[in-house]
Amino acid sequence: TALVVATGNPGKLKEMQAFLTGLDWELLLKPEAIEIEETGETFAENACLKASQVALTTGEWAIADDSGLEVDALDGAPGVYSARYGKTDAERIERLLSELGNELNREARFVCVIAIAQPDGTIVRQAEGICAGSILHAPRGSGGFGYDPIFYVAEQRLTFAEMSREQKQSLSHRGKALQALLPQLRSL
Ligand code: ITT
Repeated sequence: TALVVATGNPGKLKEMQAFLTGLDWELLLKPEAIEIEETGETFAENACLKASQVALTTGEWAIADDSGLEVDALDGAPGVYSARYGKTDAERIERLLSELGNELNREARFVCVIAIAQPDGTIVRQAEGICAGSILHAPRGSGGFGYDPIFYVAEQRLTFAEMSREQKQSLSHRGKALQALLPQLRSL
């Protein structure tokens, strides 16, 4: 059976593909034509919106990810607006660092909700994954994407951008959400 990976974000796509490869799905990429407005106020709403809409438009099963970075000292910002915080990854990182300034409380978490929709658009399963960390004062590492170079995980003493893809996947918000969906992804 075919499964459309409903994301336009190349970084997410790589991580989702790495996880889904080897399962019994023929992975399809999201056709360019589908542009979805993320009108939801929560990660769950937006993940379901994207999965539903892509399933309906393509007539295939679809899997979508809505994710973002919540910073405690910024009252949870950028949160669901993480992608809209700047035009490029560099701009988003710069804005976040300047808004945080010399704030001592640098606690943050990545949140990811992944939703799966069947061809008629009905959501059949969703799962959330969370990864706690803190925001560095300057970027470190060159792997990953998005806010990875400033997101530091104390247990590993590494930023997401300093980890291998396997290492990031094993503890990231996205890895945890995907892992929670594994039984369903195997048996659908
Ligand atoms: P799609 O909606 O097409 O999937 P998007 O980039 O617009 O792509 P989101 O609305 O879910 O997706 O925005 C999530 C943003 O949060 C993303 O653009 C990154 O800036 C950030 N983000 C999410 N997961 C991340 C990760 O693992 N590492 C770094 N940044 C991440």
